[in-house]
Amino acid sequence: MTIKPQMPKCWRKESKPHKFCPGCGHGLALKALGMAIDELGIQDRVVLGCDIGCSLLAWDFFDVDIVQTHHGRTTPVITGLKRANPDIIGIAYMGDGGGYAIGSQHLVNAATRNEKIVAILVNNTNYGMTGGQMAPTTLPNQKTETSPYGRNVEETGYPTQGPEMVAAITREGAYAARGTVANMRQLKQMMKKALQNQIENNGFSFLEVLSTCPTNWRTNAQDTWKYVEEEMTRYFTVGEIKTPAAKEEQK
Ligand SMILES: Cc1ncc(C[n+]2csc(CCOP(=O)(O)OP(=O)(O)O)c2C)c(N)n1
Ligand code: SF4
Repeated sequence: MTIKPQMPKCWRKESKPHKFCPGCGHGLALKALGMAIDELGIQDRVVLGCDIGCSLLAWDFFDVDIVQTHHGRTTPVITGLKRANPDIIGIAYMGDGGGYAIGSQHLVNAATRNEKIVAILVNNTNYGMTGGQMAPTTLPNQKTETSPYGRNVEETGYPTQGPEMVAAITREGAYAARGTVANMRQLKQMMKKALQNQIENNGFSFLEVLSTCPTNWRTNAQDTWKYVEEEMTRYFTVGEIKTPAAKEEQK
């Protein structure tokens, strides 16, 4: 008996197999997103924004409306589309370089304003597309193209704690969580909760996804999973950090 891997219904079949490197976590993050969109029945309402970086390979992934933005500008583009048409479900999909470096001001401001969009940020601890430079999420002592002796935290600081920051600066009604491609069931649930939060018009939803980049990490399959499950989780706690259940009357 042949077991056929199941694709989410909202995926565009013609664009598969996808173009990410073998072992890349982007495909898993987008699978969890696809399953969440299917289960919520919102395919016709979704507008997906893709950043520059390997995340741009999501541009032909789904049978939904998609917009490709400049590097770091996906959050304000989706914010604008959502404000112009509140009926859409706006999703901004980006890497850690796009979200925490060049686009960090947009993340901070969208979170502060509690924009009714979902931002999904894939954390693979480096700038994947451009060849593996140091990112805000690079781990202490991690070697990258631009930190060949390992990240020196005295000079460059510690890895950005994105969902924790978003939780601290958002009002009630926001959702902030960190999932991992190593736990797809939990990741899909987090995607659903983030999207549901927008459906209910509660507030900003932010989901960081711990992900893999074996090409730039130069790791085999076993070491890739070890890195995401053991090394990354030493600095990045997986779980929900803020949920809309905490929503109260605006003060
Ligand atoms: C304004 C601008 N600056 C720099 C670049 C070059 N650039 C393209 S992709 C990228 C980094 C992408 O890294 P990340 O956002 O972490 O995404 P990943 O590729 O790891 O998914 C950079 C710096 C660009 N395209 N535009
Ligand atoms: S370079 Fe890294 S992030 Fe980009 S597709 Fe390859 S494995 Fe994925």
